[in-house]
Amino acid sequence: GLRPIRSPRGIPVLGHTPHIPSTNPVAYFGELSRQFPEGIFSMDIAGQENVFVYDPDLVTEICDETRFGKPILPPLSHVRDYAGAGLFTAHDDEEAWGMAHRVLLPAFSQRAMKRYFGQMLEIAQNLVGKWEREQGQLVNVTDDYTRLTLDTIALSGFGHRFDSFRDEELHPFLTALLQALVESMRRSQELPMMTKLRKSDDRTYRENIRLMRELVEAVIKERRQGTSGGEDDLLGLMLAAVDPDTGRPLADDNVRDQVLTFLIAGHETTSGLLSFATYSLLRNPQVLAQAYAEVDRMLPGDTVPDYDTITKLDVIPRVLEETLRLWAPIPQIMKAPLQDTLIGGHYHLKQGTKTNLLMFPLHTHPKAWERPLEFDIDRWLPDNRAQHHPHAYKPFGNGRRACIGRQFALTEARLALALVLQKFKFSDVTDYRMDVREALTRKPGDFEVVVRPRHERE
Ligand code: MNH
Repeated sequence: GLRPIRSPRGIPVLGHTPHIPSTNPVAYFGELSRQFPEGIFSMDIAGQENVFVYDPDLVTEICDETRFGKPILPPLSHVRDYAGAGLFTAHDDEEAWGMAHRVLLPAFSQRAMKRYFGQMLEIAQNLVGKWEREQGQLVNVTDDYTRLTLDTIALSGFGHRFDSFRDEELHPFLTALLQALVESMRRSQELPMMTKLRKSDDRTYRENIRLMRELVEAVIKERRQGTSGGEDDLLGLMLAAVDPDTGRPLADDNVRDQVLTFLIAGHETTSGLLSFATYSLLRNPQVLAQAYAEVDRMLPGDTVPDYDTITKLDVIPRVLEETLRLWAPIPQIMKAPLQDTLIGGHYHLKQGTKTNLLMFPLHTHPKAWERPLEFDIDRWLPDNRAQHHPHAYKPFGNGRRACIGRQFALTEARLALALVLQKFKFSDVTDYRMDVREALTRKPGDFEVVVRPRHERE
């Protein structure tokens, strides 16, 4: 028979909204999940029912694309204020999604990664250069990985150089983006009436959006005037390609939205992944030793990595997979039933109900994972991987709306980690305690370590 979806205790009229912390709300949902071992609970947030799901078998049903779609509701509907109808924030049935998806998919295949490798390497070497200059000093690991990933997507995707490693301060684009992301999240946790009252925040929000769009328009103009990059990068493809289904090219304002989307989606998450991976290596010295042994074998001395070597790594990719299990940079994704439906045979969901998949509770669910909190890269050995529950690991989302940039992110992260481990040792002199900061994605806050070269230069 039917079973109610249980909820934490709320407040009449206001529901659960007042309980939700303004910082790290998803971590709070994760804590709540422990009170609901059935793997599902619901809350009333800003006047709307939100269901949270993390039982692997319930998630299996949510991932059935004949029954569930990706709705563009808060916070994504707010991100749409700047990412427009870019891939990430487009509606499932929006024509612009299908067109851009068909045009861009070939640029993200495993084979296509070889094309971006030269640019990825150049930027990774900039990171190494900075850390060599700053040896013996504390470096902010997350900020430097953010420089790396922003510069990498901008150069390999659009032929644009941010040159982030030259500056002390992070690029103004990043400040504008971070503030806009925080504001989008905030808007999704309050009643629209409250947003209207925050007039000066709204002004700042619109200024930040203007700054980001101006930068993107300058990047596109550079290309149109022929002063940047080649034809076979993402921007070249978007400006030239004709969608095979509609016979039309992407609209100009859609190209703008896609470039901004890729600048955002293409760097936030990968920088978080690299930061959490570095943290996990420092906390697990026996895994760090395996990773060092791998780079010393595959990239002895100062060998410059090439694409083929990066595809043959084994330990580093498993470090990244295990990091994505315990520290998924996107901590939740939203789906919604296309029709009224039952999941698990007895939980009723009305059409359109916000159904959030919580990554950490799923990725550590005892039904699917042994010793769930242990950082164990051997879970990802082929024989063990074959035993995994098929829907208990979703760091890149699900189905046709899953991450298009997965291979790009993994190639970039494998290369960066390999190069960093080839060159450096780390000392955790501040005895860092993980301090997660959530915006749309999550990253460690104020993560600083001392870097030193592993080999003295002759
Ligand atoms: Mn990525 C969608 C995670 C790197 C571009 N990405 C998603 C989704 C997840 C995700 C989860 C699904 C979101 C949702 O269902 O609402 N992405 C990641 C992670 C990394 C990552 C964990 C790095 C690690 N993503 C990248 C990179 C790029 C990129 C790098 C671009 C170069 N991602 C996208 C785009 C989408 C997306 C674009 C939207 C795809 C679509 O809906 O068509």
